[in-house]
Amino acid sequence: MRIDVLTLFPDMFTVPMNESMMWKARDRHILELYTHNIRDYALDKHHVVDDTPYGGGGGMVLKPDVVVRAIEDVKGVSKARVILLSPQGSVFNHAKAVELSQQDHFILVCGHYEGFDERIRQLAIDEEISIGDYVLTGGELAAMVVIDAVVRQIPGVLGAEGGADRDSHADGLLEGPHYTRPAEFRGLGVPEILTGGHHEAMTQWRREQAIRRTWQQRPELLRSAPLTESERYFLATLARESAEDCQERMM
Ligand code: 4GX
Repeated sequence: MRIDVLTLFPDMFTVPMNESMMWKARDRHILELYTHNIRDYALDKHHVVDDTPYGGGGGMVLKPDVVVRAIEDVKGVSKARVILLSPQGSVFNHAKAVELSQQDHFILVCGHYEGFDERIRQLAIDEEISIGDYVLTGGELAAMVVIDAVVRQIPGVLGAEGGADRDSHADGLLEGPHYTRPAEFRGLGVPEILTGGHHEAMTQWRREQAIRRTWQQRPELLRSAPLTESERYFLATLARESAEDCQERMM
């Protein structure tokens, strides 16, 4: 996979994109990642990339001539999708990460300042993604979030044991609890089922814990999670317990 990033701050990418999984993906030639400085496409003496907004109101706006030139140069004759990171985009999630992991090339555009001349969107952007409903200083951290989530979905990036198919969200559920040694820590033990060696019972327990945690933290996810009939039954038990808890607290 090839990813090109257009940014005013390419240095922001150097450490995060060269550690851990990202390093592994690049080292194994699974990922080719290139950053391009938008400022290099400003043709005037002072390399100006932004200007004041028409109509006033303060703040600065990225210039369309500079940004469109940068995008067109990086895109060349390729068919790569051009994706803008911004709070106006559709909210990024696991499904989007899987979808992008199947592309062989895409381009991420990181804005800074208050925004972007609208004509950049009209002329050069295919798609707009937000990583959540809050405001960042620039699109760089959002781009790195997207790259990380996408690249770990590519087969061969994670080892077989920690495959992305075992992640939270891969099966529509949150992950249940994990434990390692010591068997007792500050008075807290490990659930017996995990030390008993009964493999099938343990697998069922783990599924149930995932369902329980999803019910507690993100119940709306359960609407589309693929559950077996007996898992639906387990969920109904949880719902009944919650209703009873609720009633008790009202007494
Ligand atoms: N998820 N921001 C982008 C500047 C900007 C504004 C408009 C282009 C168009 C964000 C987010 C985010 C702040 C990045 C504003 N660039 N990006 N930036 N949430 O908040 O992705």
